[in-house]
Amino acid sequence: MSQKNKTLGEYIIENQASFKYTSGELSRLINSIRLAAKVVNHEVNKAGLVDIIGAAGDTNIQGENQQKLDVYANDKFIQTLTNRNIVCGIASEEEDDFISINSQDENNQNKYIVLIDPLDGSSNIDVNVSVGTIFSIYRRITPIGTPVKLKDFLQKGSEQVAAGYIVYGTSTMLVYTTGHGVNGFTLNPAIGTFYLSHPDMKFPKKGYIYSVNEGNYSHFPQGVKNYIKYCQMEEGDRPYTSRYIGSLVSDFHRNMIKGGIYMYPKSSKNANGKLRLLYECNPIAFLAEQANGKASDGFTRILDITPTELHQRVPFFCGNKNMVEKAEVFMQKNP
Ligand code: AHM
Ligand code: MG
Repeated sequence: MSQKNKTLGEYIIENQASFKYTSGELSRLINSIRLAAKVVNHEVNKAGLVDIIGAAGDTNIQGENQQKLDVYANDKFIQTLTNRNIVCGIASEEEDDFISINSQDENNQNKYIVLIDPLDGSSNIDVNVSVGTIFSIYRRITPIGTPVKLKDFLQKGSEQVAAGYIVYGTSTMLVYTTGHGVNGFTLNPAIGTFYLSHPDMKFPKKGYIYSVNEGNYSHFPQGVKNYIKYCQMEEGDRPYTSRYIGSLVSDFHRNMIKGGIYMYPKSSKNANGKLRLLYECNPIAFLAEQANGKASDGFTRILDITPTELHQRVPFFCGNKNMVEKAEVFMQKNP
């Protein structure tokens, strides 16, 4: 069968043997994410048609306004993973604390935990701009059949077993890695099936795009200011092109395909930037490395950072290896 006609379901079954621990549990877990993605996709696509957009009135732990679709996506992913009894714990950007799923039951032999940003970039929904879901999967480190603990969730990104995202864009794609490269699947909405459309995704050798919220320029460290000026300088293959959607999944997706760097640096307003290590940076960093790219906080590899809290934020530089390394040189000179 040609690679391109392969469905996500077929791909998961065929590649099960290449997983580090092949009990079929991880395959079932990715299948559950695929199902929840389709449900959320259906709702996101309806956003312009029905009166569902707008703040739900709740605020999440970071004090940000939640919108209805954030709540919906959060519920759907948690429900699907819980109902299918496929994981022992979930942490979500939209929940204050992690959720334990029958993990104290000695009959629950599930060993995986999932961390999820159910709907990233949700402020873009009411203007019909792409949003995404980001997920990250680890094996628990505490014994099976005992309650999951915070330390199961505070593992370094390098311990991830799988990670990926769904981008709800002009077409909906599910892109993921289990540590054997990155593969992208496009949803055929007519029949509700994801097809392998982007096998073995890699950053192009060189990137020419930089993505950063330049509105924060005056608050950035001098190193970032200098790097932005470097990107804009007329010299060699520069100036680079500036592209910023303000939706991490979409900005990363474009940069991985076309070549570029995404930055959310620290600033005088936000000492650690904005993005969350566990729900956003680690999974995207895992994908970036698997696609020959690089992700760093300006000094340290993202996947080597030891998390200290669930909702921790870190500065984020991610994209073509040479571009991230150049940004690091600037950061190190003028932190
Ligand atoms: P969210 O998790 O509250 O949606 O915030 C994360 C989003 C990213 O998708 C995006 O890259 C960034 O926030 C944009 O932030 P800003 O508007 O400050 O540029
Ligand atoms: Mg987010």
